[in-house]
Amino acid sequence: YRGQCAEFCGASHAMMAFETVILEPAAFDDWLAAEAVPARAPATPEETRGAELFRDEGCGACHAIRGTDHVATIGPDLTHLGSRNSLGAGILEVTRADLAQWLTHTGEIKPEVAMPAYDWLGPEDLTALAAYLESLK
Ligand code: HEC
Ligand SMILES: [Cu+2]
Repeated sequence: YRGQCAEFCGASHAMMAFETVILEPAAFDDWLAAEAVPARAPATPEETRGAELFRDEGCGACHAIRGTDHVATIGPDLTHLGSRNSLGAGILEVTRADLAQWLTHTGEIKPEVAMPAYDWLGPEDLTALAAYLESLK
């Protein structure tokens, strides 16, 4: 079921969708157990580079990835970002292309968002960062 934020909360209020997924009890228990597990470690050189960029670009000032040193709570917890059904509250898909789009055009996609746009990242760094984020299943 699609849900929508019900109280006017700022310029991007109309872009605050969420999805409720109804599961049988056993499937819900499986989902909950998977969510409780810390993040996967990077498995390829590209993902490792992405994790380094995450640290060096200061993403951890606002985000948590459980199982790493990043524990901030200003932005969403990204521990299992790759298993989400959408990005930015229903706006984009969790693909490398959309992740790169989000990282470089954050405020254009979502006005008044409390995350800076990382428009200085070159194509290779962007791909590595997106690959790492997508791997966080
Ligand atoms: C100043 C705080 C801040 C910094 C620094 C920051 N973010 Fe964010 N980020 C946020 C906030 C707040 C949101 C939630 C945006 C929304 O949907 O309203 C967000 C959302 C995201 C999302 C979408 C998450 C979701 O639940 O859909 C991703 C992916 C993301 N950030 C990655 C990054 C990466 C990678 C970096 C570093 C290059 C970074 N962020 C740096 C605050 C920050
Ligand atoms: Cu709202």
